[in-house]
Amino acid sequence: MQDGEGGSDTPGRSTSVITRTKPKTKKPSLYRVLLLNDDYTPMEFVIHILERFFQKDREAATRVMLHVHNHGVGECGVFTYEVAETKVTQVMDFSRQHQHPLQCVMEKK
Ligand code: TYC
Repeated sequence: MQDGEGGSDTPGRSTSVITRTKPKTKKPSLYRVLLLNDDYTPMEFVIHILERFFQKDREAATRVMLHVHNHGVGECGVFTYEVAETKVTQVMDFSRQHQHPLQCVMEKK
């Protein structure tokens, strides 16, 4: 038997198995979560947001807040799509509850 299929009593079409050469896993796309500056949200509130939702210590939170204050926009973290979306929603909801106009957005890396 040359084609590796069947016995001497199985003539006809040959089949073959395609083996996977690439691993099946794909890296998920990553998204930056950004804070935008405004003239009204208190600096202390922004620091609290960064500590509460982005696990920053006080020093890192202050650094990010000042970067946003001075440059208009700054990165809070990089996450997969659903995590980034959740962070944006949490920040926007929390800011609205406290009547601050803080804006939080996500963008694909
Ligand atoms: N610019 C604000 C102020 O002077 C502080 C601020 C920082 C607001 C970062 C938003 O994402 C922000 N009170």
